[in-house]
Formats: sequence, C-alpha cells, structure tokens
Amino acid sequence: MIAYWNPLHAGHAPAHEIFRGDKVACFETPARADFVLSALQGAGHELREPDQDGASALAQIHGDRYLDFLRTAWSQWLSLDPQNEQRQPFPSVWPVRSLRSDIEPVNFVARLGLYSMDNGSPLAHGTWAAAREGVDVAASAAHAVAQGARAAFCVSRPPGHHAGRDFMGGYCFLNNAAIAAQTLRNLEFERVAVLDVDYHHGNGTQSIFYERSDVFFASIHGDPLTEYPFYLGYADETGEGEGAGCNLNLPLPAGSSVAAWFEALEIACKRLGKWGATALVVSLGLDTFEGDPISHFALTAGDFVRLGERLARLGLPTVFVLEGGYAAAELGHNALCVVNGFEAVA
Ligand code: OKP
Ligand code: ZN
Repeated sequence: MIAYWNPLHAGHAPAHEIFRGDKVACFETPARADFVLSALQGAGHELREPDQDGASALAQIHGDRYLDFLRTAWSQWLSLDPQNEQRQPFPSVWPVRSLRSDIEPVNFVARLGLYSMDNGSPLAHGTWAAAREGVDVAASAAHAVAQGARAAFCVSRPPGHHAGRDFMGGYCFLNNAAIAAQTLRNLEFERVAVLDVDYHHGNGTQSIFYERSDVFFASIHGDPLTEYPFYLGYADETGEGEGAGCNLNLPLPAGSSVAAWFEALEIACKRLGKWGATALVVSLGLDTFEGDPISHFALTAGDFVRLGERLARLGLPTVFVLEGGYAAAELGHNALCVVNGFEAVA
C-alpha cells in the first residue's frame, strides 16, 4: 500500500499535558508515527512525501480566522514573553453558554480558549508546520486513490478527528480525515464515506459534515456518557438539513467486548454500502487496542487484521488516516495488521 508520511511531524512535540490535575508526559508523541513508519517500511511498503498542496480543501474545511490564529499562535505566545519558548500555552477560559464567541479578544489566552474545546491539545513550536503538512499528506493520499490506487495510508500527526471547522481539541488541530474526504469530493467522487474507528468519537469530523448530504459520517466509539469527548457522539445524532440521515453514531459502553465491536462495524459497513459510497476515508485510531493506556476496548492485533479485511470487502477506493493509538510500541504492528488484512482481500 502506498503510504504518505509527514516529514514535519516531529516538530509537534509538546512535553506534557494535564491528566487528572497532574502534569504528565504527552500520550500523543512523535515516536507513535515513527513506529508506524518503520513497521510499514520494514514490510516493504512504499513511503512517499506529500506531492499535493491541500490548500483548497483546507480553506473549504476550516475557517479563515481559526487558520490565522493557528498559523500565528506560537509567535503570539512568544511575543508575550521570550521565556515562553520553554513553556506550553494552555487555555484557561472558554466562551460557554451566555458568553460571546462572536468577538475575538486581543488577549492571547482568551483567543486560545475561543479556538479550543479542551485544555488537552498543547501547542508547541512546530505545531502549525506539522499540522499544515498533514493537510498535504491527506490531499496527496486522496489524489493517489483518485488516480487509481486501491488505497493509500496517511502516516501523520498530530491527529485530526476532534478538530472542527474553527476549533482544536483532543490532540487535534486540522482535520486530516475531513481534508481527505473533501479532496475526494473535489476530484471524481460524488459520495464519500468517513468511517471513524478510533476509540473516541470524531466530533470534529461529524460537525464539519453534519449538514451535508455528500459525505456520510459513521463512528464506532466509547459511549460519550463516560468517554471523551463527552458532548457529542450519541446515537440520536443522525444529521441535519441536507445532511439528515447521513450521520451514524454507534457508541458502545467502555469495556465492551470485541464481538460487540465487530457487530457495530458490520452495521456501519452495511449502512455505508447501502448509502452508495463511492470512496472511503477511514479515521484509523488504533486506541481500541487491548493495551491502550487511555481507552477501554480490547481489540488485538488479529482483530486489526479482521478490520482490514472487512474494510477491503467494501470494495471502495480507500484513504486510511492515522488518528489515535497510545500503546506506541505496538502501534506500528497494529497499523500493519490493518494494511495486511486489507491487502489480503483480492
Ligand atoms: C484523541 B484521539 C488527558 C485526557 C485525554 C482526551 C483524549 C483525546 C484522544 N487530559 N484527552 O481521539 O485518540
Ligand atoms: Zn482516540
């Protein structure tokens, strides 16, 4: 399988995040992508640097003001205090109900809150460059399948599926899967499905396409009553306006069995087929793995092979986009298992 990789990913390397009130090492690390790269390379898959500019899809998916903020965020942070190079900005105030989100304060931390859904998405010096390069990775993979490749795999970070049109969150800044889907739409594909199998609901992707009838979003994830992102991902969210009926959430309780997970996968796959998808984007989070440190499903490497096989049986041109997965040392093998399963189906 062709794999596009992000040569700037390691520039996004925040040191810590807040976990239960403590400062802890980040879960979303450069090593994650490096493990996936070496697993794919070791198995003989072709690694390519991005060869397309995703600028047009980027402008369709994210808002100008948010993009301006993100592009300049690190220099704004430094202009507050040169010592900030050694610090990470965290939002501390948000425009929740009754507060205004239609104005843009001058204060940097206030703007950071305006454009963040949580305090769990630390910015670093190279965040913009890495995230922006990820857009080109996604666009390149979409072009490759449009030109006839059966599938292409995006090895990039930071991940994207929690990022909405004008906000970051959950380690995500720019929505790579949405960029891939939009790029496919801009090429020859009329009906694009995004299937999100990350442990966490892809709230950003859902919200971006919620009122569109040309992109179907389906997600299997930990029940948001107890699992991040908590405020979206329920079964009654089925799309609105033109997009009515084009959104499918399959939440499962934390601790659900592998059998229950594959039943949900079957429901999602049947629905995407019935809807008439002509191309597929897989938001491939591997944090459904039994060894994941922050998630509560129990898939094994063998189950990832089975996932790849089932996806291949949809018979659609497919772009895989790496999302979560925090058992870093096993991440490369698990990703390779999905690829192997996919390629084992003729
Ligand atoms: C991103 B992806 C630490 C809590 C965890 C939310 C999890 C983000 C998961 N403060 N933060 O969907 O794998
Ligand atoms: Zn996740």
